[in-house]
Amino acid sequence: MIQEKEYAKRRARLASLLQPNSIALLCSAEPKIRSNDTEYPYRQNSNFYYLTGFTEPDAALVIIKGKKSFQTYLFVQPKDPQKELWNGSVLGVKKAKKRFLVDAVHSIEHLEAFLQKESEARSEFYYEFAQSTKAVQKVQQLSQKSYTRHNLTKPIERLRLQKSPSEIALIKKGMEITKEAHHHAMQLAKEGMMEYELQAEFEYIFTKRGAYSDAYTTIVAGGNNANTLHYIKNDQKLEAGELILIDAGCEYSYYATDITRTIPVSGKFSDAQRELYSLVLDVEKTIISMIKPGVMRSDLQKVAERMLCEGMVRLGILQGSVKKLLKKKKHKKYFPHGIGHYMGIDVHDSCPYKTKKGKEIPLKPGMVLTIEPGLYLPKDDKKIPKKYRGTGIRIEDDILVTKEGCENLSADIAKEIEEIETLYSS
Ligand SMILES: [Mn+2]
Repeated sequence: MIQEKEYAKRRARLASLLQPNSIALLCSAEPKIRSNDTEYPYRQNSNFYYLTGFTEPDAALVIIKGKKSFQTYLFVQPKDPQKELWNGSVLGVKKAKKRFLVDAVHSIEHLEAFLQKESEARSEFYYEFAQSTKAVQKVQQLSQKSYTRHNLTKPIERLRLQKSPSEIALIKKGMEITKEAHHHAMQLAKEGMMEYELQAEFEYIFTKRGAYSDAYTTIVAGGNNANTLHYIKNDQKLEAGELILIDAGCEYSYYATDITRTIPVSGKFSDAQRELYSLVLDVEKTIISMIKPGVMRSDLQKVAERMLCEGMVRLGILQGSVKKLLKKKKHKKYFPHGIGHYMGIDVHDSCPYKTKKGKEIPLKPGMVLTIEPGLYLPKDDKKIPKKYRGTGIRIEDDILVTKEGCENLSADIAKEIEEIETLYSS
């Protein structure tokens, strides 16, 4: 649970980043049509959620900043029994006044007039350039005249970079659920099962435990399917002797988890699978051990690429000198992606990797990032020794950077070969 005080503190921090004499407008997400008149389940705009914790549509946050002081205003849907009969009850202005630590709460119907009036004495306008709500369009019309426009997304994303203890606590709660689902999957007999059946087991546990399965679409990729990086069809049969790559994490109270495990269909790794798996696991553990404040993500990338390249030469997947192979980026064919990404309210948390001046931002306490090396060896690649072809492996954990070093938030999810094989037989 995140306290109202913490949201108020975030708004104050944002206000401190704004130019004097400015208005900032942040709108809730608009509902999205799936088809004809049916909508996708509603999900709040991540930045709006970060600053308010409010999950209703048709809402807006406005910050007015003078020379130094600032006021915050929240606009919400008014109570309307007729509308609420169809769409469920809304908080309404009166209750919102009690709940939110803002200077005033108004009905959303008054937003445009409010912006019109408040803009008269201001010179700087902040809003999310990616939003196109009616209120934003209104601001765009105004700002064509004599306002300087700023993208509000940027300063909020900078705030979201380092997570607070209460945010970490939510990620940890989600991780408990994600762990249960991965361990459950390891205990199931899977030969002959369809990939979507295994996917359903994950979604069942996520939903049963009060989380959502749509932080991202679960990947259940048997055998060669694991070599398609964003494989989400999940419609093939799991065959004995194959590995299954499962990339699945729930979203709990708006916070994502993002975990990949690669497990054998029949409960035992073959010798060839063991060789590949041990290589990826060794890289993953080495990279995690390097994480502490001040380290650059690009250095983690370099070490992972070098270690995977060395391993591939050792196993006969690549031939030649490691130095030359790295220089020619030959290893990229089998490890084409990044070592990891930020995670938070979004699974790929859209926080900056570089400063405004384009310099890489080093790791800092409170950042959460995934570490996910992989090896992808397609079945039709004749250059790969036959025993390795058609195998895709990724191991992914979620890491919190701490003052002293790091904490692996998913350390309890089995990844050692013996642990996985033991879970199968339990
Ligand atoms: Mn990931």
